[in-house]
Amino acid sequence: MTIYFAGSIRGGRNDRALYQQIIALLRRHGTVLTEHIGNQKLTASGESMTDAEIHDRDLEWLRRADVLVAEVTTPSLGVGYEIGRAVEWGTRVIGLYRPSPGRQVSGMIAGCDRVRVYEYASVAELEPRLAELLLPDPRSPIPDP
Ligand code: 6IA
Repeated sequence: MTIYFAGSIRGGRNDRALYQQIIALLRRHGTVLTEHIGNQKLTASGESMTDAEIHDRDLEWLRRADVLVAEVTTPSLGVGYEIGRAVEWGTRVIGLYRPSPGRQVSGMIAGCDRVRVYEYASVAELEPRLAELLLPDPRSPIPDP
């Protein structure tokens, strides 16, 4: 299985270490195309690629992915955009969200019937559920050709 992992970069890097842990779990289930999302060096500045190169490369990877796993707790325009493109292409999307007081996932994500948002509290809780979460949801509508 080819997995595209999405997590906030310019939206805020507070969850970076968590992304790294999730990526390590996902690697047990398939090839993760975006392992750099958990990298410490990937900060709001200091990458040699231009924005256009990043956009085009990431969309090419997303196109190849069987599933998009998006950690959506830290709101990110880039992650939201990737989810939108994946939905448009009929790619399976799983959102991972850690509820916290005063926060809610965007209605455009939580309200999209092609996105399954799974609420969790810790990576330890996520681990035993991941295989099941990565299975296609039989209730999902069949994507447009
Ligand atoms: O809006 P955000 O930056 O939070 O968007 C994050 C999402 O967009 C991630 O899921 C990535 O797949 C993608 N993305 C955004 N920026 C990058 C990037 N370098 N490298 C790889 N993927 C990216 C950004 C470097 C820049 C901060 C200098």
